[in-house]
Amino acid sequence: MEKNLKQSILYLKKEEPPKPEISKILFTGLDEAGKTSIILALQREFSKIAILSPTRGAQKRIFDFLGKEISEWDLGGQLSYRIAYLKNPGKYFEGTEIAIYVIDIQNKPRIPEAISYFKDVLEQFKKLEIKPPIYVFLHKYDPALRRSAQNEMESLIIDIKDKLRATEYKELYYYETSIYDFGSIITAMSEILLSLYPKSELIEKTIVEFAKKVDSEGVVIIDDNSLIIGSYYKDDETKHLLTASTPYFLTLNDSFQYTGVSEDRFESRMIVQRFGKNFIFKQITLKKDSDPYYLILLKEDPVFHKEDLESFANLLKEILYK
Ligand SMILES: Nc1nc2c(ncn2[C@@H]2O[C@H](COP(=O)(O)OP(=O)(O)OP(=O)(O)O)[C@@H](O)[C@H]2O)c(=O)[nH]1
Ligand SMILES: [Mg+2]
Repeated sequence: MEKNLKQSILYLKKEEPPKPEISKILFTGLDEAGKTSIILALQREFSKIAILSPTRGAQKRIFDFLGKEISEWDLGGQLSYRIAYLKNPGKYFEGTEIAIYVIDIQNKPRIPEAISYFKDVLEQFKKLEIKPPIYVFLHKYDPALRRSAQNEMESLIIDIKDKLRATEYKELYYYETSIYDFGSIITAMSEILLSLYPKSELIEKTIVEFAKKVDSEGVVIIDDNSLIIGSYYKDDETKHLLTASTPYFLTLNDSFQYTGVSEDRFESRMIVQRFGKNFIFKQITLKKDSDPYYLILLKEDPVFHKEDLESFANLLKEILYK
């Protein structure tokens, strides 16, 4: 009896799954740059953005991306906090795997300060002997601004890039973002997070094959945090149509929760005509009790075989959970 127990404990120990490794993503930049707004937009908490107050200190959240745990740190950017972070780099910057540095490009007078704090952050990474990729978000590049002041903004951006390049930090990347262009945020965050994920190529391949099989112009698969886990677009226009439509479908789905009680994960779908095209939206539950994924498909004629979707979902399940 005792021996049996011992054996089963040993067995249990052996079977214990390895602790999933957590990846730390750091959002930093000056106060009012828009860090918390970006994070809330991804959670589709749009109503909270309107009444946002400054973040006090470091706000942490853990979420799951493709089965990997992501620890997201939102470092409130008010001066007193910034001073505290720089005094204690081990507590705030240690272990950063990816850094997102947000700059408000509408606030021209504060750009020198934003660049100076960027250098302070680099300094901390250097002290800690880490070299995480830094994604600079040239943020608040709103669609209206793009229309009215494109030339001025473009030269401002060139100037910022020049100054950051002068730091000679190797892994520096840029995204132009705005919470009024939701697609710009999900595209940036999805690309950044997918870089952490070794299976992303396989997912992409599976999606391309599915798109071709059902004769679709474009397919996106999104997770519950509005992040694109894979996509296929026939061309740039299709890409724009699909990414721009994503918030519309997710918000619609949030308010209806229309498949929440459905037994059949392949039956219910929503077909919507937008911009003269047929969009098919579907919630896909790959595993019981885990967060759903969403499929948005652009297709001239809005029908496809249930079996095609079924085998596609099974392939995704294989990739994601095996
Ligand atoms: N025009 C415009 N305003 C934005 C955008 N993103 C955020 N904002 C506004 O910018 C202000 C500051 O946003 P926050 O998200 O609180 O900024 P933060 O970087 O988290 O600030 P701290 O928490 O103090 O570090 C808010 O009034 C937002 O509504 C954007 O893309 N365009
Ligand atoms: Mg904040």
